[in-house]
Amino acid sequence: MNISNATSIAFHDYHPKPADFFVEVIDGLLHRPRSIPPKFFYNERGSQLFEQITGLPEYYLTRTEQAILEKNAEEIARIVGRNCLLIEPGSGNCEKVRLLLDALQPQTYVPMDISRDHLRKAAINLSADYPWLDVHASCIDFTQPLDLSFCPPDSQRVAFFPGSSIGNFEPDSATRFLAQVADVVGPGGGMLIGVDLKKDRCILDAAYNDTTGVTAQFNLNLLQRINSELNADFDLNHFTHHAFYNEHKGRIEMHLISQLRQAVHIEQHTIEFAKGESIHTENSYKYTIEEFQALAIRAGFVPVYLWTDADALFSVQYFEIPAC
Ligand code: AVI
Repeated sequence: MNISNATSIAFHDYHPKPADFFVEVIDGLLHRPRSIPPKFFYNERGSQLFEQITGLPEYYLTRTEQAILEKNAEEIARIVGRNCLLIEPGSGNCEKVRLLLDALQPQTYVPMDISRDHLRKAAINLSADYPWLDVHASCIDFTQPLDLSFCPPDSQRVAFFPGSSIGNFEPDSATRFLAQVADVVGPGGGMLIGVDLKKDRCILDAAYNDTTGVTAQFNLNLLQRINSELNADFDLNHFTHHAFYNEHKGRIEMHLISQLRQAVHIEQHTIEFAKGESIHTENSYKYTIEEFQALAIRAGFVPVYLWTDADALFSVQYFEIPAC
């Protein structure tokens, strides 16, 4: 454990194993249907592009969730309870939690992220703005079992998982992940989670096909990243962004479509693409409130309360594990 100078921050490094970019990319591209895991979107350029996406007029998710949290912070605090130990898996820049801290007054905040430097910076900035808050930054892969042995055993544990990041999990993995969260928060613990809702497909299609083409750049940046980090020769002019709502599966699918018959080289591998062939890069599941509650119940949670916006675009849902 590495404790920084400021008394209110501790840094716990679990040395998460970095993903093997080469192995996972080759594996995904050699299997049909071809795919690349969406976790690889987020290099420096990809994170900047995602930040831009969150401000796009068509991408209603971020601003709607933010408005729900802002408007209901006091009620959320009343229902969740003050003085909790607040855990945020995949905390990124720790921005969203700021909307809750004044109302919720948690005793301890545990941001968790795989990106060590990013986590350290975000935790230091947060701690500077909230000197009363005890911050335990944990560098960990949040899809691995979470270890909170450094935390006081008797405080109520609440997980915060905003942004509809749960939508990027396949439903079975989402259930497994929430079951892990349930284990970590334990009996009497809670989970406050942002979940994007099913809606008119025009709104969904537009959110992932913005007119300025930022989402297309975000998608194509994957190929640019493979070129620069894995010495590949994707021609970005020969692939196009394709995103659509798959009604049957209840998800937005993002693909990169080969515009012609072509061969791409990655180290010693040659990958032949037919004209029109796709690389599947992301799924973003949308749920009805009932569907998501059923998923959380399968993971061991009980629905307690939820908040939505006036147009029912997005939801913030609170669940608990019954106390023994
Ligand atoms: C991070 N995640 C919740 C975003 C989403 O909406 O599924 C990622 C994204 N992909 C394209 N635009 C945004």
